[in-house]
Amino acid sequence: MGYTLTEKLLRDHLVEGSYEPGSEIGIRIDQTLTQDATGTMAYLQFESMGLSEIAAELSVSYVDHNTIQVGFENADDHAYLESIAKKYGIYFSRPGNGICHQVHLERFARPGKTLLGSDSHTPTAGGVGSLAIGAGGLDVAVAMGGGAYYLSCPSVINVHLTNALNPWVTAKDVVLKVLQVLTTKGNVGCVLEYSGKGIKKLTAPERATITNMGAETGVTTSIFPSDMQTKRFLEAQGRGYQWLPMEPDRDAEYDRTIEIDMLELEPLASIPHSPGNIKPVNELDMPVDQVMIGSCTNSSYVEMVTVAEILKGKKLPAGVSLGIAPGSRQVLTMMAKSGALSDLISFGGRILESACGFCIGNSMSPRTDSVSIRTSNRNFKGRSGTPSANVYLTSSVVAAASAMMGRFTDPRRLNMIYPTIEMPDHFEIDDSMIIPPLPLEERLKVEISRGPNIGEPPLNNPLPDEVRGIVTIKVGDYVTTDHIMPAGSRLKYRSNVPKYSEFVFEPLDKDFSNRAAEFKSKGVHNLIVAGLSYGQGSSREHAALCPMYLGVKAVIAKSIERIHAANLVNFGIVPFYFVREEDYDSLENGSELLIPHIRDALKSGDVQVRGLSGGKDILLKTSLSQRQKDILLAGGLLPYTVQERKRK
Ligand code: MIC
Ligand code: SF4
Repeated sequence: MGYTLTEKLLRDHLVEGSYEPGSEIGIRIDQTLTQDATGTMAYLQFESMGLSEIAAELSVSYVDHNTIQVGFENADDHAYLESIAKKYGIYFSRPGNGICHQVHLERFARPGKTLLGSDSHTPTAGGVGSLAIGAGGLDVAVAMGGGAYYLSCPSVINVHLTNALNPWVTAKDVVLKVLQVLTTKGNVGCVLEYSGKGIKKLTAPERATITNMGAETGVTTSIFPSDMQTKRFLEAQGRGYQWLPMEPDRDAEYDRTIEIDMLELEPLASIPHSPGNIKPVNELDMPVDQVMIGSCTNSSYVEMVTVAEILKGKKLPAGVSLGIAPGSRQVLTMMAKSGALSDLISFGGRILESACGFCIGNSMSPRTDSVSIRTSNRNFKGRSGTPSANVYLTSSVVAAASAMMGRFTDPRRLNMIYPTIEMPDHFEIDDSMIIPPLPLEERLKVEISRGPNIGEPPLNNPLPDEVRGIVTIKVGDYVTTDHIMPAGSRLKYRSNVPKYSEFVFEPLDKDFSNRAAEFKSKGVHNLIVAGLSYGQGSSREHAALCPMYLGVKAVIAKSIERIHAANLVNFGIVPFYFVREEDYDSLENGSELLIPHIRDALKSGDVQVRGLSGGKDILLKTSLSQRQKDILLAGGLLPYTVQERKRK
């Protein structure tokens, strides 16, 4: 039996374990990326592990998330990140240069390489055949230092695309279709591998839209083969020499195949409040208050110029606001030179920085009870900064048509010829906003800049012998990391864990943090009880780190999403699962639980432990590798890594 592309790349990079789906494997990481909101903590952890050199082939530190907030905090973080990059030989993409995933695709992503990024949309680089995985910052810090990245060896799903897209139907609709089929849960431990004649017509930026938003299904990553489209893109970026052909073997066998006939697709939308709630656009008919075009999903040059062509010569209707955030400085410069920018300004578009901005809810929050159409990838309740807003996710052409008409509009009804814009043969290349690594002798002289916003990463104690605790919060299904650790206006506290911890679970329960801190001060352990698919969405390790700081010792859930489960282990919080789902119903806020001999249970491999709640037994299980058990016993990955380094 031949190999899938995923298997080929994983086998090429395997350093521990053997290729058996479901088992834990360790792989070598060639490239790493961080962004500022997760990066500051990742580099603080890198420093506290005592690592002195970057061992990955290439590491890039981007500043794109926290760029506009009031106060000194963002600027302190940027200065710290710039100095760390200089000290350790890391490329530094300055604020204003663009969103990490778009810039990485343009300037660094390479077929055949593994990429680990401290952001869940790192799979964007899968659009050019890179095996690109999102992870918590601590895992990325370890990989930067040359350590392996551990993951569950995936099963591979083939998404077979046939025919070609009709006018007004785009790559975004392909991935929304995939989300309709797979939904946002139950796909942990899978990789989506794209194939079929249909992919030949998709350019690398279109493929990147698809691999980007694949993250919303919960898969480990998504990947396209490296072919003539990949070559064309890399050549247009002046990197043709980095191209190599890569495809699965002809007789590769997949665990499952999803067939999508692109000719049958129509414009789709994710309706409130989950990317997996899909509806055809022509079934949506309502006035629109706000339209936001951009984010790492839909902000490439062709997307932006197509929007400008649609809106050229027209005016923004009253009552609607249009924001446009080009994905990178390259895109913005080319829009300026081509005249697309002035068409958008003349239409009434508000031109925003090339950064995450509105997508992460740190600006442009819509009005109360509004309808906001966005081209980004997540519409979790409240993520826009306005809890009562209804956010719909669509392609850029649906967004443009709706901005023009002031209501939800299927662009096929516009009576307009589809403006076909070709990907350019040469992109504008100017890397002057990326500071390359310094020569070694200059690095030694660099002083790290530590403003008052730069704290120490808190350390956990080894796992206690017994957990005697209280259910400090019980939550339902599909709780996202945006619910656990809100971003938006709170984002600027990312480097200050005691302060950021005041906002844990803020959207669900404003008092959680006070209660947890009080229990902790009395020596009572805090426990979180959750339903299905706990920890969806972002890779933010603060959703584990801050609960750990507040004394949370275990999460007991029906199921937990991949990156979040790994982050819990990394910070010494035990992820437990209910053996009998009905036990979830018997637990309440305030239920008392005793989990005895937890260390022995983990050590002996007999990981079934009992909790006692009001005299009733609760049966729990874990799903951990030996390495993860050792990490938990040590109190998390940071103490474990320091311990391992001393041992060697
Ligand atoms: C997101 O889109 O939710 C983020 C903000 O990019 C996060 C990272 C973070 O929380 O800093 C992600 O996707 O991992
Ligand atoms: Fe930034 Fe939004 Fe992309 Fe996250 S999803 S990296 S916040 S643009």
